[in-house]
Amino acid sequence: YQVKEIQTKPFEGQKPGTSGLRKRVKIFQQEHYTENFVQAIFDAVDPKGKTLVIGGDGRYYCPETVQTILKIGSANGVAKFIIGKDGILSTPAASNIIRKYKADGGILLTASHNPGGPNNDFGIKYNVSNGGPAPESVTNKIYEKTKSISTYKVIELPPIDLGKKGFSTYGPTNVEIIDSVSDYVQLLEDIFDFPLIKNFVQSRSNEFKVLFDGMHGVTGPYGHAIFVDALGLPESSVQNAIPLPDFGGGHPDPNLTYAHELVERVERDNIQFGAASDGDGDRNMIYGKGAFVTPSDSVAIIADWAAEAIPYFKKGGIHGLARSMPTSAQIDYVAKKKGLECHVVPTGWKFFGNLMDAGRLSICGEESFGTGSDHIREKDGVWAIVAWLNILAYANQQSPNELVGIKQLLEKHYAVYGRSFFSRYDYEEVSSEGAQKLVDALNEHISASSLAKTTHTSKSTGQKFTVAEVSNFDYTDPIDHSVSKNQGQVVRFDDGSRVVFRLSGTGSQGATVRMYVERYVPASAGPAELNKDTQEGLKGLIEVALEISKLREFLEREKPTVIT
Ligand code: VG1
Ligand code: CO
Repeated sequence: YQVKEIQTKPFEGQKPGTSGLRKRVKIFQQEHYTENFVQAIFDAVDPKGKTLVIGGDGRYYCPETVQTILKIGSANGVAKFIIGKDGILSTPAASNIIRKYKADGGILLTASHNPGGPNNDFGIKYNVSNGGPAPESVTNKIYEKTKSISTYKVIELPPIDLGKKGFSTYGPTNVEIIDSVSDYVQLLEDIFDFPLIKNFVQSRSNEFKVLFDGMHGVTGPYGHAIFVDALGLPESSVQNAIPLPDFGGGHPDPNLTYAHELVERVERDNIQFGAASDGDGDRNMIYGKGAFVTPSDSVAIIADWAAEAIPYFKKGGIHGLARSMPTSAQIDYVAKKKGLECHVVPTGWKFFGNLMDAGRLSICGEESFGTGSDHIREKDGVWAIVAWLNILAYANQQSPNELVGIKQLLEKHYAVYGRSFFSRYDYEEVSSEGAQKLVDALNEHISASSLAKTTHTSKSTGQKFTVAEVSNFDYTDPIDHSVSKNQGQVVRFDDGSRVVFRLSGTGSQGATVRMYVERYVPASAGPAELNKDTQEGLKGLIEVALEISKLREFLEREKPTVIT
């Protein structure tokens, strides 16, 4: 086979962010742009003789990129590619395939929840042999390679038919096209109590309806296989289940803003259990009639019930919990009561992998609708949804005389642990200078201690908040001792409340500022306080946070783009 060397020049800005390289499709379509990045991956991790998985969320430009990876990968000595049929694998399914077939790594083609199509986003992410996103040591190396690249290698052969399952070859490389869904369904069937869930949803079908929304992302076929085929729910219990390259023009992000179709149908049709997943299938939202579960509460509740209700944890036990720093401390209270260690890591799933590999972490989550466990090394939207169904089925088996729905489970949880009210404000695509000014001003407060001990009163609620400390979050990985600095600025108040400011690392344009707000109310406050609406519970604190950070002035925005 003739290996050709193609001359190229470095492109600026090929630095992987929180979760891979994400840019507009038009950027990736520039001559040599995608090729450069793929070659940089192979320059950073020598693929000679290795087996790699390829899968994407089916968005626009996925099929072309699979062929690009074949050309460059075969020229760089990859021994075998395992590829999802039509180039499709959800992010959690890809993580599972890497682990199950002992591959050396994988390349995931997704920009997650960002809109797709010729005028929207595309992304490329490298995962390592444990099935998780490459750690910073690897992504930094890839970035370094993109800055000095001068040639890339290709073997030019006719494209592989991605629609045909089975074995073939591309030049010197073996290729296996596999079913995108079946291994994943089997994985979940091994983890959860499917007979219990099936019996519950079928015997209570009049009072407990289920609706899954695939948001035209990759999870449609996975959801159909699980909810309709395995659990026997009616076809009407899945919607937007056909993956589309542009996600039907929508924004495949499961939150109250973008999953409004789900929210409306849940309310209109009295659906007790609704859930949605994002473009690449690693996020989830749980939403039942009149009951929204914040992701921070969701992971705490799963952690609370798992050892009792979910076979995988009943058998294997729970070896520690974790959350990302901006996520609320709800899961910490569960860990404390159960005597488990609870880790706090920077934003991004890659930071959980080492702890899982070391056997010190079983269940973890992020406030950004990410929930998962050590069954794979990515967050897992459908896993979280089935976990909730498993827990609800179990809770109802325990109390057969009432219907325990999402709302009852939440209220029960708050009554035991108290409640961390939590909300995130996103200011999307603001000017980079404004965002930098906000960060600089907070850093000045940190170095001069100028906010500590100052007291601020909310004009609308009269609540007083005294600043205890302002700090930068730095993290040292307890396993490999790698250090990640400046992972967000934290303002802590005397009463335990907290506000965090962070710049997003997944945007494809301009800067996005996130403000995370949290206030704890102990169980002793009683149901009236505990079961308040989130925005009401946080009103005073949000006012104070906006005022002391001068966020509105720096960003020149009165209101956030999205509130979750
Ligand atoms: C966001 C979330 C973060 C998540 C990341 C990837 O990152 O805040 O919690 O891990 O997206 O999720 P950032 O840097 O924009 O805040 V996904 O579903 O896009 O893989
Ligand atoms: Co995602």
